[in-house]
Amino acid sequence: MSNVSAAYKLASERYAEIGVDTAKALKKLGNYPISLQCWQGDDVRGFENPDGDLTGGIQTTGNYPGRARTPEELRGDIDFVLKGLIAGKHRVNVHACYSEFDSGKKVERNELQPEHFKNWITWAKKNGYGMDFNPTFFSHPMMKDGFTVASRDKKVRKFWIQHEIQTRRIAAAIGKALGTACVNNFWIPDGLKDVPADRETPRLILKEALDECFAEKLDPKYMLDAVESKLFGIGAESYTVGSSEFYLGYAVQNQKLITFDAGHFHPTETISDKLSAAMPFVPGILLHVSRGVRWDSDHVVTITDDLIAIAQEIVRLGRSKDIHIGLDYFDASINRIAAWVVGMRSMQKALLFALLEPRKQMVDAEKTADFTSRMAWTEAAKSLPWQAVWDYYCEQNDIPLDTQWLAEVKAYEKNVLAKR
Ligand code: RNT
Ligand code: ZN
Repeated sequence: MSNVSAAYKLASERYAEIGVDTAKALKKLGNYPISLQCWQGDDVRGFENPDGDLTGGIQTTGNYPGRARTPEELRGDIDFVLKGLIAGKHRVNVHACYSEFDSGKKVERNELQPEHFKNWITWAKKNGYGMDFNPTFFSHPMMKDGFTVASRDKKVRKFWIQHEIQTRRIAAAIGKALGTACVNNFWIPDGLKDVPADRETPRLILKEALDECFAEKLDPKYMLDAVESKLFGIGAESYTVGSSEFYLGYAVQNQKLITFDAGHFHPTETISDKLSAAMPFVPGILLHVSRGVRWDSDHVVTITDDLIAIAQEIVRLGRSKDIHIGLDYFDASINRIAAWVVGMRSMQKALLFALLEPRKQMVDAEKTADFTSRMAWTEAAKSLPWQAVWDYYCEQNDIPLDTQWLAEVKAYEKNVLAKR
């Protein structure tokens, strides 16, 4: 018996003593697909204009060598991660700026069609990945004075509304082809650097524009609309049209998914508390799991108290069909593949931690107002041997342990990335 199996055996006995079934928890972990953000692999550049600037209030910093320069390289990097270093079946999250054109002739964003993503779809189908999608409202000259869909300029607005309409159709085509609903996430950077004189008009414009964007009825079996708020971005420090209240209101009224990005709220505000609060009013939630650090909302996801709390709420709500987990961060200062691996594995570890907690004891204590016991059990959970269960999950799925994957990434860096 390997050390890992031996440790697992002891750990599972230990958990059984307090009524937690580790085998069940491991089985359940497989029910949580995570949507891997393709944009970590090339610093959110896409293939329309890969040398262009990243604009729209988001930024990658760093110039670690080896970023993917072509769709083939990017898909190859994702395969390397999803096939060899991560256990379970997952999804890939693609932005509209990752379109590909056969003839090499560029098609504008307001004219994009499913065929411009056929390579992504064929590849995802072949590898058994689900796919999610996003209109791209940044890094484009039609963004005028910091505005897209919420622009007062009708021409600008029309262009972006049509872009959203096309992406919804693309998402539906993706969902149909892959047999799993594709979440199409609407995020616009529209906002102002300094204090607005009129906060209301752009919001009324956006509300009406969204109604136009979503007018076409598409089958939720194939595609789901989600709307994402933000507190501020670089260059939009004072005002963001699509704020939290704005989109929560819109999502409830129009029965859209609400997107909670962990980096898009006030620094001491956490998204974990928002899941159970929003769920009774919306058909579903899309999570952009991220890690905010000061002004940046997009650091690599690591195991923090926040992440554990998010995972606990996902598991406790038990609505795995309606809660969609996606990662959203981009770091160009470290090996980009390692950034994916750390984020994916941290998310899975947090979910496993949540699946293994002595839930009954915690809830029973709370029900009887025995807050002393609730605290004792909550703390006990943190030092129960969940890491042994995690190692066993890796071994069972034939993927490297935490102490081993880095060597594989370094070898890939030497053999593949360094040649780019
Ligand atoms: C930006 C939003 C948005 C993007 C991606 C690339 O602050 O979080 O979700 O990060 O769509
Ligand atoms: Zn996001």
